[in-house]
Amino acid sequence: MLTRQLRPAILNAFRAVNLVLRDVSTTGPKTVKKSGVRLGMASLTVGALVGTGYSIHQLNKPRLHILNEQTTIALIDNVPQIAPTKSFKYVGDTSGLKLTLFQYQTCPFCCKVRAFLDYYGISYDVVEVDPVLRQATKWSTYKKVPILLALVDKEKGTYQPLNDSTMIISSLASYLKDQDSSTDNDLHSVVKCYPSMTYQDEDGSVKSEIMNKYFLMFNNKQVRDDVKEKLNEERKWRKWADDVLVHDLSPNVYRTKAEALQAFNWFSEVGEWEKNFPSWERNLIVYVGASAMWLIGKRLKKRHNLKDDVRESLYDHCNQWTRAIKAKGGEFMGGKEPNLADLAVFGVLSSIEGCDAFKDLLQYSNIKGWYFSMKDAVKQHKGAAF
Ligand SMILES: N[C@@H](CCC(=O)N[C@@H](CS)C(=O)NCC(=O)O)C(=O)O
Repeated sequence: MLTRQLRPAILNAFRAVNLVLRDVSTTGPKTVKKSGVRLGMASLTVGALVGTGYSIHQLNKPRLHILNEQTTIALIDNVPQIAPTKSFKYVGDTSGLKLTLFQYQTCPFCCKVRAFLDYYGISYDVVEVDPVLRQATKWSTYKKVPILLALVDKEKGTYQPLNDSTMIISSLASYLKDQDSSTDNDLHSVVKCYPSMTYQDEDGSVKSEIMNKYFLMFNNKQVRDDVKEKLNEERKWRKWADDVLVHDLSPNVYRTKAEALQAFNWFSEVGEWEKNFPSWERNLIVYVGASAMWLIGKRLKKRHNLKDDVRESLYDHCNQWTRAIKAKGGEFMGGKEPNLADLAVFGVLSSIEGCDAFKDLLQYSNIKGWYFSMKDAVKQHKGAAF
C-alpha cells in the first residue's frame, strides 16, 4: 500500500541517500567521508520530514474539478520487453488473453485484479514495480498501479493497456461475457466504453476519472429486470469497497510505529523486495516508509472520519458487509457463487493479510467464514467453470 502520499517522502530520502553515496565515492580522506555521511544522514532525515510534511499538506487541499475531454486508452506497440517477475498459468484457461500485470504485491487495487484473474482461472504474467523509481512503468503516462497489458495482435506486437483496477475488471468481465456469443467482440471496442475524463486539480496538475467504470457492457443485449437489480447491487458494493473499505486500511496497518514497521517488513517479504531491489533501497523503503506512513495514517484517519479506535471502523465495515450477505441469505454477495463485489472486497482485505490489523479483524469481526470461503474459491479458480 505505497500510496501517492508516501512517494514524495521516500523520493526525498532516496535523493538524500544518493547524496551520501556521491559524497562517499568522490571524496578521499576519512574525515571528509564522515562529514559526507553526516550530511547525508541529516539530508535523509530532513528530506523524509519535508516530504512527509508536503504530503500531509497535499492531503488537506480541496480538489477542484474542471472537465476537459473524453479519451479512450489507445493501443500501443512500443512497450519495452520487461521480464516478468512471476507467471501464473492455468491449464483450463480458454480466455485467449495474454496478460501482464504491473503491480505492487500488497497494493489493495492490484490485489483486487489478481483476485479476479485467479478466480476466473485466467493466466497472467506479473511485473513487480519498484515503488520508488517505478522503472518498469516508465513507458506509460499513467502514474499508478495496477496497469494491465493485453496483447491484442501478436504479429504486430500491439497491446491494449488497461488502467485502474475497477476499469480493468469491468472491461475484462464485459469482454469475457461475450466470448461464446456470435457478437463481434474485441477488447479495444470494450475499452472505448470506459473513456477517461480529464480535469485540473487546484495545484494545476491534470488528473483523470474513468467513466462508467463500475458498469458492465452488454453490447445492446436486453437485460432482464431481476438481473438489472443484481447488477445494481453488485455495483454499489464494488464502489463501497473502493470508497469506504479501502480507507480503513492505512490507518489500521500503520496505527502504531511498531505495526507500521511490521507491515512494511511483510510487504517486503511478499513483494520479494530483497530479491527485486538492492538491499539499501529495500531498507530505505521499509524504514522511511514505515515512519512516513505512521504519520500519514493519522491524517487519513481524520480525512476519512474513522473512529478514534480505527480498528472499530474496520470491524464495523466488515460486519456491515457480512450482515448484507446474511440478509440476502446466500454464502456470498453473489449468492451461491461470488460476484464482482465479493472479489473486490476480498481483494482489498487480502492486501493486509500479513498485518496485525488482519489478525485482529479475524478475531473481533464476523468476516472470517466469508473470507476463507472466498480464499478457497479464488485459490481453486472456481469461476473458471463460468
Ligand atoms: N483508482 C486506482 C487507484 C490505484 C492506486 O492508487 N494505486 C496506488 C498504489 S496502492 C499507486 O499506484 N499510487 C501511486 C504511487 O505509488 O506512486 C485503482 O483502482 O487502480
